[in-house]
Amino acid sequence: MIALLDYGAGNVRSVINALERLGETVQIVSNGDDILQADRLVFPGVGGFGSMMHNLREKNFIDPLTSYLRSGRPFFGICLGLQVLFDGSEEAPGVPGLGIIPGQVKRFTVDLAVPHIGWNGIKARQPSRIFNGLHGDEKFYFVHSYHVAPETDEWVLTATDYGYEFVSAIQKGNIIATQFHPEKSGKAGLALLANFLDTTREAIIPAAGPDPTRLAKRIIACLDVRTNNQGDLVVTKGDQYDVRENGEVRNLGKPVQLAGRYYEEGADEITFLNITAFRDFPLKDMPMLKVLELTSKNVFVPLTIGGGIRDYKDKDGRHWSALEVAAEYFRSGADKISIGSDAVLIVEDILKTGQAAGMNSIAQISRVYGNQAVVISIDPRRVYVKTPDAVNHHVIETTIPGPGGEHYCWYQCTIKGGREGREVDAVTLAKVCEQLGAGEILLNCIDRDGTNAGFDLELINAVKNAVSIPVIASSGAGNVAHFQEVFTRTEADAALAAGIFHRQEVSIGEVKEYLQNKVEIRPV
Ligand code: 1PR
Repeated sequence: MIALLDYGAGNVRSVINALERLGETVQIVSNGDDILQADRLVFPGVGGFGSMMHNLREKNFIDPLTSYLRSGRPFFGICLGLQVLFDGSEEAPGVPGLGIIPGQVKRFTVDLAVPHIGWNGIKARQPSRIFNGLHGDEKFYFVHSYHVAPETDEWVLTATDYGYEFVSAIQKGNIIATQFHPEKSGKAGLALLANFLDTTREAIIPAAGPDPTRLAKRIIACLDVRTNNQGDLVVTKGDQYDVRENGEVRNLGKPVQLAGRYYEEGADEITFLNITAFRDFPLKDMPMLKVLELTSKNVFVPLTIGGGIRDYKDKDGRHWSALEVAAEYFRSGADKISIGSDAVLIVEDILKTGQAAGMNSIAQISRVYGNQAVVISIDPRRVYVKTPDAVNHHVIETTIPGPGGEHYCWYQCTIKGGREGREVDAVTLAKVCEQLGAGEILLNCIDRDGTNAGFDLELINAVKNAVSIPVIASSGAGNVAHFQEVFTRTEADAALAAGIFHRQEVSIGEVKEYLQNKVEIRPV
């Protein structure tokens, strides 16, 4: 039995799944006594520093947690579960932390995308049992905008580089805490957690890994999911968003099985898009929640779910906020949600009125679950124009001339799965969404989707240059060289593909093998 501290602010499902996979029975603590009586305690902090401390105080957890930490019993903190041990954080000035380790939590001051999202390495600074079986060159999944800065090096367990070196794990007696997420770090992460659970394992220093460590470019498998004519939930794939062939929805496999296969092949993340959610109320769409639940039991890399995240009125007149819809997905095992159509409508409104109307879904969800949990999925298509000032949109000069020989185009955002074009361009959309609190952009391209013609590099460069949050390049991957191209000719942080993986033309392992020594990747 292992105790898990959950103050009810977010997704702890993946940590529970990882611990259960390692044979543990997890008890979620519901009061201070549960903390005081625990033999081993795991704390996956979620949300922001200020709201975490507020929640811990409200639940009267601060004193029992501090006594537990002083008792010398095993403790594993993850992400904010590391930051809580410090004196305070720049994220919430004036709010004290637990003060177990002297020092502050600071925001990244780097000329790189923040949050720091993705797979990065660790450099061991002292022996620990958690290193057993590691080779030293493994990468772990990070997602954070703040990092700890201890006053002394005494308890630094690992360091990682992102613009500069920061402390990525600490160890003080039986207290171990990591900034990265072992529960989302594939087999290496599970091995590290298993080492923590077995307190009899010897403390070792792993072989030295790369120095400096490098953030990997991510390879993401995307599963577009919908119900077919027979009523089964299937993975499908469109050609420029048209998923039907001879009147039938293309059926490329079962969502849970395919996701499991991509995890085994080395996918760095998996994205599910419920592509018909704009028609129906998604919380009635229980199969999708079930797909997430089942997938997250066996897949230990980040899971994103998109489709239908917006406000609803159900048939009984009950209002559901986008936040409530997202909460259901997080509870079922999602780590991030992706917003498509609703983001376009929100930005349109802001551009029209000059101000954000009330609390929109992007701001709401990112405030509760953190910016990193909100991805904006953009579905743009090219619109050619004769001159750069022909329209009031972000126009680019293109090397791919239009049907009338035009050398300029803009990227029109669409909603409802590409069915409806709107008067917003992709660059503006990305910029406004970043300001509203989005943590990442999933940049599709209808012109390239399913064509195998390669990514639209001009689109990716235009958007990437306009925002500082990570951008996932999507649509058009047709061979392994396209991945090298997108990572060397743009600053994309990740590349997503669907068709070539589903049709087994190329495996994720083959993509990674090809990229080895050309582009920084997480080895399979
Ligand atoms: O608008 O918030 O309900 O979200 C709906 C989501 O569903 C959006 O993210 C939208 O991109 C997606 N979607 C809607 N209709 C379709 C469709 O195909 N008919 N799929 C659709 C979008 C595009 C990519 C695809 C890449 C890579 N799929 O995600 O996976 O283009 O494909 P490729 O490698 O085969 O070229 P909302």
